[in-house]
Amino acid sequence: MAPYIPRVAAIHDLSGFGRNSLSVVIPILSTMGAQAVALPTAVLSTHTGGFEGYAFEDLTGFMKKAIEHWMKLDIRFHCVYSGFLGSPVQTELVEGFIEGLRRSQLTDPPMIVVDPVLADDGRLYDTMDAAMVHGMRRLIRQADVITPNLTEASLLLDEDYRPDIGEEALKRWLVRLADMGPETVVITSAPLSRKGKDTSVVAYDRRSGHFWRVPCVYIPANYPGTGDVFTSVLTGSLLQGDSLPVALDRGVQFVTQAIRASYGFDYPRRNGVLLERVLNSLNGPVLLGSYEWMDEREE
Ligand code: PXL
Repeated sequence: MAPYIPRVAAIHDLSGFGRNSLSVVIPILSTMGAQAVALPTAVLSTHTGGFEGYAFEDLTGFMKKAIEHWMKLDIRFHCVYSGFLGSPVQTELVEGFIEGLRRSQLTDPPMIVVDPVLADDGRLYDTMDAAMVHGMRRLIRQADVITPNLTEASLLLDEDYRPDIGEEALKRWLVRLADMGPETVVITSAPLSRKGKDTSVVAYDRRSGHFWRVPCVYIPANYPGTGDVFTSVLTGSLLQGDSLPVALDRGVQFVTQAIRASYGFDYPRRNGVLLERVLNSLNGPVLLGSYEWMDEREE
């Protein structure tokens, strides 16, 4: 009997220094019992958030050859999880890969998670432009789950960035993003209107019609890579068979714990959260208590 280990095609860059993309995706998925099969989209000396003069090599040509090789070997995947892509051509390559897997895995299609990495705090990342936004809009049509932050959600919808967006408008954004293709839409870094600077993760599941929210305690520091940490835990949790609100809850709790473990130390925030200190907690008992529903329900 073959062992049941969920296999994930992890399509992200490898930024050497700084804790983000493949440097966090692989350890988190492995710790949560999934096999991360890496498809690097680019290699960088550091991530682009706060470092000058980083080295960047685009791996579009390599990706093409690696995908062809995997298809020839008929490697099966339970999940495709994509994040930072290095060029618009790569969004098409990932679309083609997903279509190929859907054809070859007709009876057991993979879960497609797309984190449309483009921007944060109202600003595009260094290497991103309008063509990448356009490419991501196409790619999310293929996804089951997407996890934009609020800035990325506004770009995908071609709306102005609204850091003070209210709950009703946020729900409309979630539904409009789901109308673009994905069944599950998760928006991170959304404001939590009832409390000053606290934020929240909000989600919508088109099949059930339910909206969910997990409040996040505000900690006055911004660590790059926490979006990748969140979506990796969410993906690992869904692959373990958790429900959407439980997966959201686990993602938020883990990121909060990682930030709390880091915040008391005095080091440059751009180095990222101290993942090494908290990774093992992903194997501990799941203690829930933060998720809420954002809709009126009678059951
Ligand atoms: O965490 C998103 C991300 C991924 N990859 C690279 C980045 C960033 C955000 O800055 O620079 C290279």
